[in-house]
Amino acid sequence: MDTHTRFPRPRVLLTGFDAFGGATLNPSWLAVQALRGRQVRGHTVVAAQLPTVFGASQQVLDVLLAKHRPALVVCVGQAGGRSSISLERVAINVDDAPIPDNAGARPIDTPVVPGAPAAHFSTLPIKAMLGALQREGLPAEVSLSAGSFVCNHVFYGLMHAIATRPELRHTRGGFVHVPWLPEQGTPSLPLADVVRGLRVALRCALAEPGPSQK
Ligand code: PCA
Repeated sequence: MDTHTRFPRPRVLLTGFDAFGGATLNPSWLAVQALRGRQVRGHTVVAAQLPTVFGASQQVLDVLLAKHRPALVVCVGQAGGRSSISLERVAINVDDAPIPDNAGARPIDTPVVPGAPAAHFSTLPIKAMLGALQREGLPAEVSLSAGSFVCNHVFYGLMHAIATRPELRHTRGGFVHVPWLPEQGTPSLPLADVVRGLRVALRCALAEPGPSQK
C-alpha cells in the first residue's frame, strides 16, 4: 500500500439536486459538478447528486457520509425567487411539501426524524462565509429558513447525523441555496458566479476552525 492510499487527502462532500417541479435543470447540480475533483485547502471535493425525493435523498446522503467520512459537507439546492447565495442557518424538523417531490410524495406537517429536536443549526462558519462572498462581489445573505421541502429535509437529516453519530464528530456541515440561472427566470445568478461562490465558501469554511455558534 503506498502513502497516497494509506493517507488519502481529507474530503469535502458537495451535493446538488436533480431537476424538480417540471424544470429541466437544477443549478445546484451544475455548480457542484463543476467543482468535482478540485483541491481546496488540501481537501479533495467529492461531488454527488441527490434525488429531489423525501427519504431517498437522505438514504443517498447517508451512504456518501459513511463512504467518505468528509471533513466538511455542504449540501446545495436551488431556491427560485431568491437573488443571493443563501447561507442557511437552521434546519427544522418538519416536512411540509408545497409541491410533490420527484416520486410524487407530498408529506404535510410530518417530522423529518420522529422524536428528534425541533431544529439543528448549521455548523458552518456562515458569517465568515458571508464576508468572504461579499468581498468577492457576490450577492450573499444569511437565511433563516431553508423552507420545508426536500432541501430542508436533507439539511435536517445531515445535521442530525452529525449531531448524533460518533463517527461524524469531526465533520462540519450545512446548506447553501442558490438562485435560478438566467435561463430559468428572474432573479438569477450566472452559473460561473454560483461556482465561484461555492469555491469561495468552501475555502473560507476550511480556513475557519469552527462553526459560527455551538
Ligand atoms: N431545491 C428544493 C429541493 C431541491 C432543490 O434544489 C428545495 O429548496 O427544497
